[in-house]
Amino acid sequence: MTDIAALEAELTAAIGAASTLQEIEDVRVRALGKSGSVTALLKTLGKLSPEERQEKGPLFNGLRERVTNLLAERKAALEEAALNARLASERSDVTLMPPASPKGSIHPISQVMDELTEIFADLGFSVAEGPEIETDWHNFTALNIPPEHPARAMHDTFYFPEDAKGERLVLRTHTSPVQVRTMVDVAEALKSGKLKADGEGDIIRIIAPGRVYRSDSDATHTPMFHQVEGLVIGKGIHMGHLKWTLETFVKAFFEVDAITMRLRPSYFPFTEPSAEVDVQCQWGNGELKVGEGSDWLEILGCGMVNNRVLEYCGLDPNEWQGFAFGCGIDRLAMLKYGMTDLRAFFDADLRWLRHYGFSFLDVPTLSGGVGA
Ligand code: 2NM
Repeated sequence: MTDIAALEAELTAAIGAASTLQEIEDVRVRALGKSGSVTALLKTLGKLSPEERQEKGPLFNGLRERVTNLLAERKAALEEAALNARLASERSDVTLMPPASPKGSIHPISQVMDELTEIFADLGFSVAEGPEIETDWHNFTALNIPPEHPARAMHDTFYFPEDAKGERLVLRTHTSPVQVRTMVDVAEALKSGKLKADGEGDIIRIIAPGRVYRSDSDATHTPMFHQVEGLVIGKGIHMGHLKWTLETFVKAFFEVDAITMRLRPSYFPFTEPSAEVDVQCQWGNGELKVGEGSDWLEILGCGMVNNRVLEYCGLDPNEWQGFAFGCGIDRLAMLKYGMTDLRAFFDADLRWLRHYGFSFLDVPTLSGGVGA
């Protein structure tokens, strides 16, 4: 009996005196470990007579329970004291600058595409898309460039191998096949009665921005580049509509109120008449100023959609007329933002992207859109 009381007194004192977690652990091992003093007492129970066990069992187990509780209490107290000491001595400095998180930027081509989309959206154009792998018919034939036509030489085309029927797919050389697909769809909808065209409004008013491919590579040509083309089809559409649309676009894009534009006669198989569009400009120490000066800058090709193209797509040229235009997005980006080498667009050079890239908050950069 005295044994147990003495042991409990000794262990209680040791637990009370422990001032570190390690000391608590030492006491625990000494008392409750494999060869601990309390463990040793409990082991003796097996050898006792049933009467003795009835008497000693609760005493020994009670001792183990109290020692276990004391250890846990002391341990919790020491841990709390340690935490309080840390909280008292350590401070977080909320005025410290956090490490800068790396930020991506909008590629200039994406930026310019967003700007173009915004400008033409203000004029009622929607964005049309189509496949980059095209049929020969959509990319050439329907655009009045039939097989063996010399105009095919205007495009250095990437051809796929011929299929069993002798037909070959192409990487689209312009986004015009998107307009072809749109005209075919609209012609079918008119025929089936799904689309009614009784009013004066246009039946098509789209832009088609996207990647195009030509087998050409030097300082001013990359085998993949970007184009935006536009198409308006309606009743009584004429070159006046075309000229106003392009003038409005150029003013908004270059953010100038007054520009002088020049339509120079040209040739495209898919338009008749066709024209190239120049804007008045001035180059001064590497910087381009649009709307003043004595130079001309060629920025667009355009024309009235060739009757043969309308017919290929199923539209009656006696009923429907339209204009179309096209230009290179990469070139527009270089002109507007002062880049000199086209190839830098595709180098994925992070320093270049940080310098020329745009914050997503800048999209779009246009001050007020069209007609603001
Ligand atoms: C250009 C220049 C002139 C054009 C024509 C068509 C279509 F499909 F309506 F016939 N789409 N794009 C066109 C006309 C493109 O790019 C320099």
